[in-house]
Amino acid sequence: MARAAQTKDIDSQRQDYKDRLRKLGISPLWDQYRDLLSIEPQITSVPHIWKYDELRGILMESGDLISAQEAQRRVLMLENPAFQDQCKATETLFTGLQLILPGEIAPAHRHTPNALRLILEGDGAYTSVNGEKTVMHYGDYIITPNWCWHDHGHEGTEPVVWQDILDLPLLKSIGTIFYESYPDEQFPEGPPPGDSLHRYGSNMLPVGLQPDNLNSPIFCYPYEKSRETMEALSANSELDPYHGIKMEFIDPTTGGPAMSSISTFLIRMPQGFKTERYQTTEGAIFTCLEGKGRVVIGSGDAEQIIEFSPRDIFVVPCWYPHRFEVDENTYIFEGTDKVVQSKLGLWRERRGNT
Ligand code: GTQ
Ligand code: FE2
Repeated sequence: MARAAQTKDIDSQRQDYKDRLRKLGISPLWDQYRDLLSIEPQITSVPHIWKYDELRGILMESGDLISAQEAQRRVLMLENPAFQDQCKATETLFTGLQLILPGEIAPAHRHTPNALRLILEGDGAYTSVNGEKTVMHYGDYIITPNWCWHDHGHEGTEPVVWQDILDLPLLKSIGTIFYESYPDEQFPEGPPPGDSLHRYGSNMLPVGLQPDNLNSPIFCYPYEKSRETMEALSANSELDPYHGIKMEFIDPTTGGPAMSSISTFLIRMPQGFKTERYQTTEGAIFTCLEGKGRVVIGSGDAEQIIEFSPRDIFVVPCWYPHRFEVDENTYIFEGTDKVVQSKLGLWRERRGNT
């Protein structure tokens, strides 16, 4: 009896204490401690796939509703279902589909977020980075590093669609977003197309070059070249049981990741290949470029099976166990926040069930 009274007493004392704390804009750590310092990551984003076939028609409709000029960028954001209206696909990355029609120009600007493009449909559009044009082809990976002027244009005849990935959510969370419009529609023409690839991406570097240690000076990583490389390697490589063949896009001047805040990879898995269960802290956006298969995410009752085919985009959030199975020779592009986590000494992986 006395004990019950005492418990009630302490409960009401604690509540009273908390009410008074709240008025002072304070709260007790001990109420949150277990949630805050979870044993393993507690992640808000959820696994999700956007099927290109379901998006294509509605993306094309946007072409009749708004011009690239008026929109600045005619982009449909692929928002994680857990992050509605938050412009986020994962905790740190934004992704979207951008449409440009023949004759259009998406005007020049620059901003602190890093951006990459992965070309998914059509030919003849280009991105200009600091005045150097890069013509787009299927699967090409183009970077527009932080604070570089960039505009897009289209001199072909069919609609062109690409996927954008930006580190926007990361920058928003640390409050470092700046943006500037260029006074003219296009940045003045600079070096000829392909200049940076010749200069920095041909197994040679200019003597005396000082790397900037942030982003690669190569603006375009052509799919034709990366694919050919992986195809050749596949004839003569042991497959990583967790990844198949997985190569990282690098900055040739440093050997480090191509971008300072987004890690980028190309994965090749041969027909019939099944990977072992894998977990990593990087939040990942995958885009199937060729082939088809599925990714099995989560475990036990929470297991989800996501079927993918070319141009489909899917998210595997931080620390979700997952494994792949492919029915054909499959190529997948991947963008993640690994490089950010690595710089902070935070990146982890777990191979298998241990
Ligand atoms: O193409 O410059 O999806 O600035 C979001 C912001 C694309 C771009 C996006 C951008 C761009
Ligand atoms: Fe931009």
